[in-house]
Amino acid sequence: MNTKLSKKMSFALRHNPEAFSLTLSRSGWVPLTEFAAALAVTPEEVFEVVETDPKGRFTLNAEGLIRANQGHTVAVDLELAELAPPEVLFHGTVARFLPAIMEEGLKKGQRHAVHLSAAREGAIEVGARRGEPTVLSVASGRMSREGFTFFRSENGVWLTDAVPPEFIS
Ligand code: HQG
Repeated sequence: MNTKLSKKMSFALRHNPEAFSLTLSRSGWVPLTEFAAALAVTPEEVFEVVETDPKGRFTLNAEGLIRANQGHTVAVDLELAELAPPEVLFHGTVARFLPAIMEEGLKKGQRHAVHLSAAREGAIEVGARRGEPTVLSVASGRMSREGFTFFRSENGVWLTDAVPPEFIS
């Protein structure tokens, strides 16, 4: 997999399309041909990343449009359907954030949502990007029953607006 290109694609599709003179549709799509040209690569090179990216970060649809599946900081409406979560979801982080997290809960920060993993291993990988990983369990089933909404991205990342501390252990 061309990791360098995958990162550039994420940057363009999630955070800064203007840097490449791209305009995303309101649900985050851009034509593949236009996208490849803007990144100065071939559509085949982009297609290869879409197919081989280990986290399935991108979708190319039947109309030849590409978008990032999650992780945006730019305003997009992914039009995901609300979904009942499993009883427990996991969040990978690092120890230095724990005092704040246990005080104010998980916050989405710059992104559109708090990212949660269905598998503990996935959360370990997310936390490990920042140092020695710490995995938190989120009582997502209880949250859902209490009216919190959950979504799941095309590539299986669970998304919710915020997780108050009482649901975290
Ligand atoms: C932490 C990657 C202090 C949170 C990953 C995290 C994921 C708090 C950081 C995706 C806090 C935010 C998202 C609070 C949360 N006080 N710290 N109240 N609430 N935090 O990158 O979940 O490779 O925005 O624990 O694999 O780490 O880009 O979120 O450490 O799926 O495709 O604040 O990004 O995917 O960091 O990662 P991020 P994340 P990609």
